Amino acid sequence: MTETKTIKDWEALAEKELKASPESLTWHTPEGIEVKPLYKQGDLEGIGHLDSLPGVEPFVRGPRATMYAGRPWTIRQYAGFSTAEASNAFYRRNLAAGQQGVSVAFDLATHRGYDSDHPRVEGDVGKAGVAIDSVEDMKILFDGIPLEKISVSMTMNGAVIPILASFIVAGEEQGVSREKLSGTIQNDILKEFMVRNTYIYPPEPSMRIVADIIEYTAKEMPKFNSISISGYHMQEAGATLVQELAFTLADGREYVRAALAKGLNVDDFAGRLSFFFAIGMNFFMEAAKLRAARLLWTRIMKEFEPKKTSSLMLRTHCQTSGVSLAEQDPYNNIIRTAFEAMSAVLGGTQSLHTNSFDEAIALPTEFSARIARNTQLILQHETGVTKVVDPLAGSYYVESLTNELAERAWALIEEVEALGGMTKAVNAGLPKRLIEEAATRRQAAVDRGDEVIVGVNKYRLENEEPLDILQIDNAAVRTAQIKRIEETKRRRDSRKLKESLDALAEVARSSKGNLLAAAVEAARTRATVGEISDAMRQAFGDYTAVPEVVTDIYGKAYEGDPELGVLAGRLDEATKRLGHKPKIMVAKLGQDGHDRGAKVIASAFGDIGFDVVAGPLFQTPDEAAELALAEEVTVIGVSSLAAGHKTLMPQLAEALKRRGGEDIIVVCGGVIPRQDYQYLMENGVSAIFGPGTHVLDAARAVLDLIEGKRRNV
Ligand code: MLC
Ligand code: 5AD
Repeated sequence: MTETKTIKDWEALAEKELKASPESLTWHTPEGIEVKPLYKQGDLEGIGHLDSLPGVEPFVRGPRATMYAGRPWTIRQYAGFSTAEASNAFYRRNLAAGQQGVSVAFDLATHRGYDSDHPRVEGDVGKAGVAIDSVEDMKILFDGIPLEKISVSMTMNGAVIPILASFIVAGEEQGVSREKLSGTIQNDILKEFMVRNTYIYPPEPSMRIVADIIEYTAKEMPKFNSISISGYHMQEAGATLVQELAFTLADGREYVRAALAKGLNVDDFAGRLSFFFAIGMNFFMEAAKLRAARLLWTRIMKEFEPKKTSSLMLRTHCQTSGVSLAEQDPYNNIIRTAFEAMSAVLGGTQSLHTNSFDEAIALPTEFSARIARNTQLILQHETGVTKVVDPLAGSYYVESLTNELAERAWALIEEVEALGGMTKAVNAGLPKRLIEEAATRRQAAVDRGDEVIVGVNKYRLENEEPLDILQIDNAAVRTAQIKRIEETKRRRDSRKLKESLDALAEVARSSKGNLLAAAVEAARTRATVGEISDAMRQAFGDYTAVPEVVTDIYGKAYEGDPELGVLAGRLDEATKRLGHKPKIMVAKLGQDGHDRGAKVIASAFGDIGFDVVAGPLFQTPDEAAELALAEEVTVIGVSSLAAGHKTLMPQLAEALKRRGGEDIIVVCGGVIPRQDYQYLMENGVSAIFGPGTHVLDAARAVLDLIEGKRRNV
């Protein structure tokens, strides 16, 4: 007869093996969750959702009854680069090779409502995505892609009105009327103010835009998802999973309220709200996060008393985590992405993008995109994971995590509610601050080696082979785009154009009518993305964020550490020699709004003892030079994540020289391919810090430059 062992017996066994208490094995996650080494039946006590079924509220086990057994998730790879022609050819090849849905990445000029000929966007055209200036480009983008069959996701938030309008007109001219168009528009502005930064207008009119799109699609486009409420970018910016979960769902609640305030019936739009989450490396926790998200969304939606079941159901896209990938030993990224994809699938995603292994260096090539896509094809066809619905259900660990994540996220959602909802919380800066603190804490954990990243802070290669990467000639793309803008402008009827733009401006000013409906008319007359954006700018104005930097997070993690002491000593010396503290301006140039790196550096350098100026987003090189001289900085550190560096860094050096500021040391960090290092060094840059740089190493290098020990690092 086997003897039943109790937990006490296990503890005794564990203690014997460990020669320490098993409690010492408890893992404290960044979410504040204590992950125990062992979960058991008793941990399931009191969890309410355990006997629920898929396709039935609260949908913990999935929005569909049969899930992937009935239909697998959509393989939807996000892509876009250079011109509409090049991106169209890329989509077509990928669809032929097994991709199932299209997902458009626009360049940052388009995101921010500027045409390619605008002087502020010289470094950005065609770089981080495809340049779209009007319906003419949109038609080329979808040429030969049957829009009545293939669903199209468009990641657009700032310039969402002109882009969706141009898409609708392109569909029409392809012979597909708007009620037949299927797909998703991101249209999630709140997270732009928090983390992604491709906003144009202030929060209030921006929320009106979101609601107008929900209204228009509810009435005119029954197959189109009106919004993709996104936590992805929060995690990319450093948020914990609890923060990602809570702020995303709180955003969703805010959008529902905005739509209801327009007089819509909840059941007329709620079924077309969709979500978007990041899937990072914490394998079981990420799967649990999706399960918890569905649970909480049902709870939130119940408040609005919908009649339709579909109004309670959270459907989501997922993307594997970009920030979890490394420049060093990049083939490791294939492995990371595969695990993350598996986690998304075990969590029950409806649609998935898997990142390419060259993520930390450049946009995907044909080759790296193939491997990324095949990761999903192999999951769907070879692993058997699609055969069973929600295979993690009943796992002591995963169910406990699902429950704990839900409880913690709910507490944070309540905190947001207490502030009056998400728009108010965003205005008060709460989510942004919490996320930036988490990001800085994480950087310190990686720098200290508490968190291991293979090939970066452990098992680093002696020699790294440079990868073959996709290079984009933005000057050539810009020239081609400008030519097409000119042709388009030549051919249009200027009277009709003016009438439609005036009508749109009036809808914006008067708060009467629907912005998207008016913009569709303007797009038909071939008004450009920039012109439609400007018509609304007249009424709404531009939004400018004031950069704020969190303090005492990085320094605290290093408290009492001798490394920090040595650096502080060197800073004192430099201060004596210069007659003031070394002052660094952390700058962002062009339309690149990815500011996690810049914020972490500004925060950590401040804690180390530098005087820090956080430059505003979206500066031109001239504006940055001007500010640097006015602030009398010693160093400018430019953070570049959107590939504008080859255009913008030499322009910055020139702008400094013209103003007599050539003594200011210029360094640069971010997503910069090795292939570009020499070019930058020859054009005024003294040091380049790639992804994975230890912040204290960067600080040492900057001090070397200030002390004149080295000219280049
Ligand atoms: C699904 N269906 C089923 C089924 N499963 N029918 C029967 N049995 C089953 N088991 C049906 C659905 O009801 C639906 O039809 C159709 O099949 C498609 O399924 P879906 O689950 O709705 O998938 P999909 O169309 O792919 O939509 C997924 C989505 C959507 C709802 C999450 O919003 C989406 O595609 N989002 C993608 C967002 C995206 O790619 N974003 C990129 C961001 S990149 P019907 O008729 O009910 O619709 C980014 C980075 C950056 O942001 O910063 O730049
Ligand atoms: N093509 C493909 N993937 C892209 N990403 C961003 N822009 C593109 C693009 N043009 C992916 C990267 C990034 C995330 C936000 O989306 O993985 O980290």
